[in-house]
Amino acid sequence: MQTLDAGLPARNSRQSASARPAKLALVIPTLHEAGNILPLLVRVRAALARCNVPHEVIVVDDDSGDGIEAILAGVAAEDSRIRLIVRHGERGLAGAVLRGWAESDATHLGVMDADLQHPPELLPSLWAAIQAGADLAVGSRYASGGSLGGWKASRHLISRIAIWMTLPVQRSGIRARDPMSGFFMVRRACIDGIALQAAGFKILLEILARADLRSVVEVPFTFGRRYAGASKAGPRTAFDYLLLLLRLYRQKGRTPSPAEREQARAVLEERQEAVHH
Ligand SMILES: Nc1nc2c(ncn2[C@@H]2O[C@H](COP(=O)(O)OP(=O)(O)OP(=O)(O)O)[C@@H](O)[C@H]2O)c(=O)[nH]1
Ligand SMILES: [Mg+2]
Repeated sequence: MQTLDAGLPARNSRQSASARPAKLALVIPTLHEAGNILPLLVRVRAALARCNVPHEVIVVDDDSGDGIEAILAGVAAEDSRIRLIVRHGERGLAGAVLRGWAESDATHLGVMDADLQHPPELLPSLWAAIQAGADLAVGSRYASGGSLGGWKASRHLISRIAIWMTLPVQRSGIRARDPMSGFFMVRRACIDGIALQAAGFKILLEILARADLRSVVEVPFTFGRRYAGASKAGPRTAFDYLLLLLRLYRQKGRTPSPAEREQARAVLEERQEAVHH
């Protein structure tokens, strides 16, 4: 388990987070994505400039050793709002995302893939949905107007079945049609004090099942083709997904007790101290 929020001051409630000026932290997890990161960041910068919100972009790389450090050093020299964190001896998409979020004090947290399958040009629409009052804005391939791009029928079918399996753990009124999307923004206050699982690929599903959400908006987009490099999704991803589902089925209807929330906060605080020493 890893915590979402690093326990920074004034972040412990919906009220305190909304009282602070809005800031967006966009995390981009990377594993062997050196061939994608520069074209991606060019488009991300242009898109975030249209959001009219203070922001930072945090690339979290799991020690790919593919030259991404040199690329990011060049980008960061030009724009100090973009930075790289390299994790050593750790792997996992969800854990990388949580680490990036934990290193920021932003009021709003976002994530997108590095391979350009998520069009950065959607970022202003996601931010607009948040500004309009959504707690969670999801870039959605299944919302009306969205599409999977050129997926084969067999992959499409597997995806549909995987989504159907989420229905028991999603909550009525805040259901998403694309609960496996890796492209979304969420208000930090909604996930504050909830320990999310660092293992696995599908962090959005756990947020949909467990976070303190009042409204979810899906913004349609067409899933692009991977620009360069190879997919990291495989049998292990499917296995982790099934484990997550099992855990969410077991926890269904159970909200964390005050003691569990307190424990989650203590872990967060420890983590924050570790980050700053
Ligand atoms: N830091 C980190 N990033 C990861 C890890 N696994 C995947 N990623 C990143 O997570 C994002 C999604 O991974 P992809 O391999 O594109 O998975 P996918 O989009 O579900 O699958 P494809 O459609 O086949 O590309 C990419 O930016 C990856 O580089 C990991 O273990 N650590
Ligand atoms: Mg991909």
